[in-house]
Amino acid sequence: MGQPESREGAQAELPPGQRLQRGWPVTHYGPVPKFRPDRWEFSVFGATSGGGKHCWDHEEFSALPYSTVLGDLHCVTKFSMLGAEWGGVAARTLLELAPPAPEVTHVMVWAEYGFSSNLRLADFDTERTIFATHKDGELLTAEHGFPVRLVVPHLYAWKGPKWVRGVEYMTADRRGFWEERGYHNIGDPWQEQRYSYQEEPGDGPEL
Ligand SMILES: Nc1nc2c(c(=O)[nH]1)N[C@H]1C(S)=C(S)[C@@H](COP(=O)(O)O)O[C@H]1N2
Ligand SMILES: [Mo]
Repeated sequence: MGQPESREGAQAELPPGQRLQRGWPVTHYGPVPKFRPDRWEFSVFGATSGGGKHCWDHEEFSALPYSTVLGDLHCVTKFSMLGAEWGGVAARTLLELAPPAPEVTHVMVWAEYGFSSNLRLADFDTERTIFATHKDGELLTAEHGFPVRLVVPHLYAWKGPKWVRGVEYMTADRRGFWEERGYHNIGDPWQEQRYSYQEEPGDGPEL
C-alpha cells in the first residue's frame, strides 16, 4: 500500500478516477434483509486460535468496546464519500477477543444471504477497519447495513459487506462474492485495482 497506515482511508482526497458524491447513495446487490434480533448472531469461526467458534447475540455484540474512526467510502462505480465518522467494534478489538491461529493469512467476511468478501489479514488488521453500527453518531439505517457493516476505508467499498454476520479465519485465500464475479481480489483504489483482469500473479487465487 502506498501511504503510511495512519493516513490511509481518511485522506479527504479522491483516488484516481473517483468523483465526489454529495449525500450518501445506497448501493448493493439484492434485497435489504429484515433484522430479527432473536435470530441474529455474530460469529467468528474457521482457524481461530484454539479452534473454537466465538458467538455474540445482538445484546452481547452491542456491549462490545466501542470505537470511532474516520473513513472514506470509494465505490468501484466511481463515486466516493469522504470524511465519515464510523462507530462500532474495531476489527482489532475482534481480533483480540477472538484471536486467529498463527497460520491465518486471510479472512472472509460473511453477510446475510451469503454475500461475502475476502481480505488479506493485513488489510483487515488495520486501525481503521471497523464493524460499524453508527455513522456520524447515528445508528445505521437498514439500507446502509443495520445492524452491522464492515468499513475498510483503504479499499473499494465492496470489500465492506453490509449486514455482516460473521468472520471466517482462513489459512489460504478464497474469493468472495464480487471477487468471483470480475472484481479485483485486493481492490486498492489508490492503485485503481478495479477488475480481476488487472490482477498480477500473486494478487489472488486462480479464477
Ligand atoms: N451485503 C452487501 N454488502 C455490500 C454490498 C452488497 O451488494 N451486499 N455492496 C457493496 C458496495 S459495491 C458498496 S459501494 C457499498 C455501498 O454502501 P452504501 O450503500 O452504504 O453506500 O456497500 C458494499 N456492501
Ligand atoms: Mo460499490
